[in-house]
Amino acid sequence: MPLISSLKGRIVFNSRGSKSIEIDVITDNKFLGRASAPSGASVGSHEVPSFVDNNPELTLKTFESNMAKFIGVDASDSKAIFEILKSLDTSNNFSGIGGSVAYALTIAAAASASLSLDVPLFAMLNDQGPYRFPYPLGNIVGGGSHAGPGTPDIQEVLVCPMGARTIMEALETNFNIHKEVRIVLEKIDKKFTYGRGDEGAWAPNVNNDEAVSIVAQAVENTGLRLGRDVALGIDFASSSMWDSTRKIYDYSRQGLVRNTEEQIGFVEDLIKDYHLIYAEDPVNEDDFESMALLTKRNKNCLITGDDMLVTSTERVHEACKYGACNGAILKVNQAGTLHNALDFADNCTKNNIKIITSHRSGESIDAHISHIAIATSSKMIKTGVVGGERVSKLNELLRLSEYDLIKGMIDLSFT
Ligand code: 2PG
Ligand code: MG
Repeated sequence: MPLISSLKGRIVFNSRGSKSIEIDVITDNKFLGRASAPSGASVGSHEVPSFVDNNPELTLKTFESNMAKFIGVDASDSKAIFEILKSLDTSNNFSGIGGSVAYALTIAAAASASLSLDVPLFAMLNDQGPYRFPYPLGNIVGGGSHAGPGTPDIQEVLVCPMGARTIMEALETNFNIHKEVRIVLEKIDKKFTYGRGDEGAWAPNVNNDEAVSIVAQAVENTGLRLGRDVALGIDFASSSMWDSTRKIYDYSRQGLVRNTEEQIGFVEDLIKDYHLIYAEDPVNEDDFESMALLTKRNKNCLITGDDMLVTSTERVHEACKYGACNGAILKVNQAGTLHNALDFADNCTKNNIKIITSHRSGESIDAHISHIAIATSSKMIKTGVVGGERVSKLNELLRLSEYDLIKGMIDLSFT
């Protein structure tokens, strides 16, 4: 049994240059697992907070004063670590210990245990299999909370290389489209600065409709068939646009507003016109009814909850009451611990909701989510395409392709 022999916490910086918590867990006096917590820019209001009182230093201090409680615990037992954390933090959202500690501690412990047990992390988290690669869902053009004025209001236009047969082919396809979009943008905007947002997606001075059509154009330029070889997806991140007082979605950069009915119409037109296979947070995080309507009417598209579900088992149960969502984003740090996230994944699978394991806009170079995606049989892994903290996850998938244990790409049929 891999027993925790020592721990250390520190403050480090994430890809946005903001403070984060990193934790080292050593088992059996020699196996180092290390993880640092990511953080979001478009944060769901039901997510666990990253820090105690919004203070990284206080969060670290709180962890250090409780560190001894984890010595001697089985590092592979994510439930046991979750239970100790719950005994230290009586809040229902890890606000007493900080979500960043809950994340970094539980992921570092699992990483350390996998070294001690000499099994890859994905196989330790799920010893049954079958193991398949998720499709990389790559962020190509972005705006919203990830980029500045002039960029689209919608947060991400994504591509999924559905026709790829291997993970290498899938990654190459996404890289080629990212490169091609630059060429398309250079042609339509002589002043294009090559600016990119927080996740490495191009951040051009175009409106929402143009952003989607530019990515579609780039796919076709590379000789690939839209909707066959490559499909598009969108993260609307619509809670960031939702004005709860006026009950409208405020597309302030494009200078227009949409009520709920118009928002649903806008989303469904895009799904139809571009054969979208993926629509994330198309309506605000608490509008389960509209989400249910979209889910019912668009069976070939993953109507996915991110801010809506916040990797919370209770929120999935709520969504199921309405029939909302056939896709779910899994971000461990939204839930707090690895145990919470794995429980969420189980509940999604039981309810036939497909999982998309995801990075955050503020990231580290850690690649644990690549293992988590395989362990949870995620249909897709949502990462950026370029940038060291994004490529680290993609390159880990390539390394994992050296295991015969993983049998090709996952089945992408939705119905
Ligand atoms: C999202 C994520 C990742 P953030 O909304 O899906 O793309 O962004 O980490 O800023 O919440
Ligand atoms: Mg999102």
